[in-house]
Amino acid sequence: MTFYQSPPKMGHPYLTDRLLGEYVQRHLPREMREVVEPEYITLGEQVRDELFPYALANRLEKPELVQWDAWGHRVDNIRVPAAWEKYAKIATEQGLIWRGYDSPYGELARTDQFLRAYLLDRVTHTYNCPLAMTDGTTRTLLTHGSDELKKRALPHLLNRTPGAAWTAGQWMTERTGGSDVGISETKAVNTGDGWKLYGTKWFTSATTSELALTLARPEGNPPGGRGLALFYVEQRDSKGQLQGIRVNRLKEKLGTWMLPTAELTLDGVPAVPVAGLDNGVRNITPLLNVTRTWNSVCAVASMRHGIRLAKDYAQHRVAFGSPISKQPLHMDTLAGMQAEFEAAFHLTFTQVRLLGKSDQGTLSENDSKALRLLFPLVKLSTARMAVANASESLEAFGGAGYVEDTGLPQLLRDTQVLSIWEGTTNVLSLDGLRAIAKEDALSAYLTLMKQWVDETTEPEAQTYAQQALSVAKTAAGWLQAHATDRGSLEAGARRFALTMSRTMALVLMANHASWATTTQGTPGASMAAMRRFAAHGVDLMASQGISQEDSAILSQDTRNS
Ligand code: MFK
Repeated sequence: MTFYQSPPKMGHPYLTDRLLGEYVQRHLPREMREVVEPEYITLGEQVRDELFPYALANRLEKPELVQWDAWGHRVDNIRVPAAWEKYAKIATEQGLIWRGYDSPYGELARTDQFLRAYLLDRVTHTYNCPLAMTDGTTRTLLTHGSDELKKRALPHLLNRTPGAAWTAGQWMTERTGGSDVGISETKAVNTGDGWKLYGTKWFTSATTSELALTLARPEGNPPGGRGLALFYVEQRDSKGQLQGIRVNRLKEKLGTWMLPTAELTLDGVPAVPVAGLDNGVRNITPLLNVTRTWNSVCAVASMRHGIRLAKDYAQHRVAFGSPISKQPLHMDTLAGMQAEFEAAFHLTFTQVRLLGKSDQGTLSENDSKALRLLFPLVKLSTARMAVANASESLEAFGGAGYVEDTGLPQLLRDTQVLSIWEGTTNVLSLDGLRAIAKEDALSAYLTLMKQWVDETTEPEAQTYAQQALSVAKTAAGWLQAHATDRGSLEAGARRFALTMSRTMALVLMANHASWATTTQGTPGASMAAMRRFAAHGVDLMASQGISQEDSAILSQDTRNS
């Protein structure tokens, strides 16, 4: 008989995710669960039965830039695949934006919103990118916008009618790069009849959005981020024509193919200042903190998706006489992936709960400071975990994982962006140092961690939590000891950031395992994941100091011929 491998099955993304089920049971009150759980189950059926095969069939589709019409007019229209329009409708139906703001669930509105985004992420071709930026724009306008701007934009951004809601873009990156935004070159000119912007935006994602927030330097302002101002731009005029914007080309990217990412020339686009005429970088940070949260949610969704498919495949894939799901080394690999996923999930959805409180104004002063540090740490650590997990997930399929029409390579190429956009690992590690220096975020972070350690009552879990806290305190001691040694601080910033996030993750896993022992959760699985994650290592500080030899390592390549 001829042998064929069976493709991996999606499974129900809500009903076959133990940790997700426990999280909902633990953190959502019963009355809320009774409403939202049936909705998650229906959404999960749609994901499994309709969207998973649909996304596989559409995985090669890309947007197209049409620069000229038949009569020679420059039009710069971006045509998106039908699937992209479908995802926009589903996003509004599910309330992936409005549920974050207009919800009966108060502090848990964000949790409800992001659980739905988590379920949909891997079957909607990065549609979460425009959603992230729309969400960040909404939060920024609420924080800084005038009544007039809010009245103009928010009803569109929070629209509940499928097909009618607007999306927003964030145009920060210029040819000067996406990290050092302060050197941006776009100019803002006050024409007497409103502001107009002139410059190039080099990496604008979801360029089909109706509006965007962007940075430009009003004439006469000083250099640096403080000399930039935050502007609100609507891309098209009342006749639907682009106003003062040229789309130069769409980017050819490693992944996120369906997402239109463009290079733009701004040639007199009308713009409205959002919050005065300076401090643009500071004023856009509410947006960054929201999009970084989306990034973390997408990272855990990617991890779960890869593990789900790999686990299913392992049950059918027979090699050397048995399904590989029964073979010790493969089980070891999958269990290690699951432990890392659980750590990433706890970090992300804990941050989401804190964000929900912050939005409602009920977050304590301590926890607000801790959240400022969690934003970069959770984003950078979950993104790196997701990239490693995506690579391992493909390997779990052998050669099939490298073959395009299995759909698996898309997971790797789409996930790779998560550690790049919205702040690279290194930029966010340095942002963590800034939050600590400026906002006393480290002691707040440790206080929050200690609170969760104290709530962890099961003896073994408590031991793990205490050990994690002790490692975090030692790392904090290193930081304080090097407070005036900028070179060492910066060189060690990534190891420090990863140590702080991994120790936090271990505390949260221990706390959850402890909860699971006293409820209907599955303590065996949670405890095992905690032990496994701890065994992978949470302390990267041992290698601090090695950077003294960096220049020696890096400088000895050239030989005389
Ligand atoms: C699926 C979801 C993903 C969504 C995808 C979207 C795709 C979009 C494609 C892209 O465009 S990716 C590029 C995105 N770019 C970034 O994320 C920027 C990365 N760089 C940084 O984050 C830098 O740290 C930063 C630009 C902020 C540094 O710029 P500056 O000019 O050196 O700013 P500075 O002086 O450090 O900070 C200015 C002020 O903001 C300071 O406050 P003060 O004015 O009071 O001194 C900072 O404390 C404050 N600040 C900075 N970051 C903050 C913050 N406040 C709160 N939260 C933060 N995160």
